[in-house]
Amino acid sequence: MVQKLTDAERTQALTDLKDWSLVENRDAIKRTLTFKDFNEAFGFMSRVALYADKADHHPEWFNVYNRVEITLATHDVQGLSERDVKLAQFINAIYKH
Ligand code: HBI
Repeated sequence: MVQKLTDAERTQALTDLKDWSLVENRDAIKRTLTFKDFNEAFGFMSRVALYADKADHHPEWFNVYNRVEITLATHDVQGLSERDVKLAQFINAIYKH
């Protein structure tokens, strides 16, 4: 059963994740990424999508041309869980810009 992050875990996660920030008035984290063009952005989204589906944990995201805005939260606990941290770590690892 997935558990919501404790306050200490949340603080630590945000410190470790760097480029992610808390969403205002919501227990969620967000990051905006930019790419050379749409092709690169969509290729990145495809990689994240495959990981997310395998992990059964999906992002909330918006894409326009070369920009991808991602918000992560765990719907099952209405807040942040370890699953969000893992997905954010994967996103940071493959986003080399
Ligand atoms: N993705 N972000 C997110 N949060 C969830 O709670 C979630 C999910 N993907 C699939 C999923 N839960 C399934 O376990 C069902 O609960 C829908």
